[in-house]
Amino acid sequence: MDTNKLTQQDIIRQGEQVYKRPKLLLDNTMHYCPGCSHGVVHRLVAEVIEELGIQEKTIGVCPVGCSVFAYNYIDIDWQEASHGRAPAVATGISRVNPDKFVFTYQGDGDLASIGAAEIMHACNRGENIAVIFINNAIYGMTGGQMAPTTLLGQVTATTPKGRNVERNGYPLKITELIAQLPGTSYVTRQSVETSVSVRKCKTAIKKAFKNALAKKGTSFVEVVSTCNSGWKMSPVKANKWMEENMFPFYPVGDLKDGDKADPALYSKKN
Ligand SMILES: Cc1ncc(C[n+]2csc(CCOP(=O)(O)OP(=O)(O)O)c2C)c(N)n1
Ligand SMILES: [Mg+2]
Repeated sequence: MDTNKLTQQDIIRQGEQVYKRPKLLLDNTMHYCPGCSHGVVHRLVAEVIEELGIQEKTIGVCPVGCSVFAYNYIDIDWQEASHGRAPAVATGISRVNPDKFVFTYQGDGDLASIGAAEIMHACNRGENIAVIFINNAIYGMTGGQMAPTTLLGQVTATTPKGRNVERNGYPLKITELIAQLPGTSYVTRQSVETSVSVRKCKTAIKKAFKNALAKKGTSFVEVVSTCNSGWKMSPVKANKWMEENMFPFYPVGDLKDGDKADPALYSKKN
């Protein structure tokens, strides 16, 4: 069977349908590099929205970064935000439209650098939104410069000899910080490099979206990702590099799964 000819169709095996393109994933050719994690996560977001039946009430907030054209790929309402400002834009949209479900989709340069204040305050306020955070340890779109999440020793366009702590400071585990904030209820770190991790990531995205729909405060899904072009590696080598270097520093798993903090714990003592 020539599976290349079936990319836009369902793949049927032994009469059982095992693969179907989500209707919400539009039939536009993605601009992502081969091997990029963004396309996989887009698909999962489309699948989850479709399965939850929330296409009409969902508003995504697009970032500046490689996923700037997300609105071309998933058939929901979108609002573009300037670099780093997605959580502030999402706050406004969700407060004005409490019946809508709002999520942001952000890269690590977007979320952990220029937008660090926005994400921390949105999560601290417990905005009823979900956040998808693609951590590829680099500024992918602009040519592979160092991001706050770049590992020590990692070679980037602006750290040609590797990130050095004296010159460049420490890598920022922003997801660990976010898990400390009282307004978050679910904070998790996932990946999409194997079929098992893709399934787990989808479960996490679904839970985050359900939490936001249930007004449980902010839910946050980091996806440890590759940028094989920026890292200057083949897709296969990039996955291996991620497993060997990123996972020990950014371990995959839930950091928090519960409820927003009890306000009584944050009130003045009478
Ligand atoms: C206010 C502002 N500052 C800087 C830029 C340039 N810029 C565009 S994308 C980007 C970084 C994107 O990196 P990231 O958020 O990690 O997304 P990725 O491309 O890696 O998915 C930067 C710095 C900009 N567009 N606007
Ligand atoms: Mg990035």
